[in-house]
Amino acid sequence: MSDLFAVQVRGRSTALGPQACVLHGHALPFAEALLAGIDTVTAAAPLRHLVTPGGHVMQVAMTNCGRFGWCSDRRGYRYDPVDPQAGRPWPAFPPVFLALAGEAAAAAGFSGYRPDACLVNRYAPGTRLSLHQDRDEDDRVAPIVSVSLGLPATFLFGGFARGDKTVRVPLLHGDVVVWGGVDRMRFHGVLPVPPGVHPDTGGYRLNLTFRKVR
Ligand code: MD6
Ligand code: FE
Repeated sequence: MSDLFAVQVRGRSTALGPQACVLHGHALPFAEALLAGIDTVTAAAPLRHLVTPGGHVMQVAMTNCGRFGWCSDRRGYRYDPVDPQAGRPWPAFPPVFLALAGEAAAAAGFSGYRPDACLVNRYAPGTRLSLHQDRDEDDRVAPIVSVSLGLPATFLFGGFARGDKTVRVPLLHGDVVVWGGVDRMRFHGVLPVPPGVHPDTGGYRLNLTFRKVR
């Protein structure tokens, strides 16, 4: 991605609600460092396909870093300070993760954001994430900061009931979606990722989702 493009796209934002927005290209200046950070995290805590409480294997490959990691298994969803696969704490946040999350949250109106969990998601083409609320966190007000890298995707942003109308939000490499406050409990999801090749991530979409759990 050329620096010229980064300068042109960064700074524009689209409101999705009173306290929800897309910060277009906000992560572009951090992208290389974020991808290096993802490599560090996945070397210590490999991406894996979690099983849902209902026994389905999730299409999205996931891992975590930070004080807590989001886990799913036959017993349910939870945040765990220990990677159950490795039997040790999740890797620490790469410093650039905290820098970007704090800066993006501030740009969206949430100053002093201190996330304690970051879910790393990898989408192969065809992978989708069905509509859901992020409701396993104790803090239901602090924002979710969601960073898109690599292949483009369409994000669905809905209301407070599953059946509410959704808007389709195209997400490109470097885009950041922030939702908190009154918009924190909105349903959201990702349509199947179209096939493609991205110069920085190959055949994948990567997503970082920051939360404040406790
Ligand atoms: C995204 N991800 O990949 C948004 N939520 O753009 C999520 O909303 C999400 O990947 C809960 C658990 C896993 C996720
Ligand atoms: Fe979510």
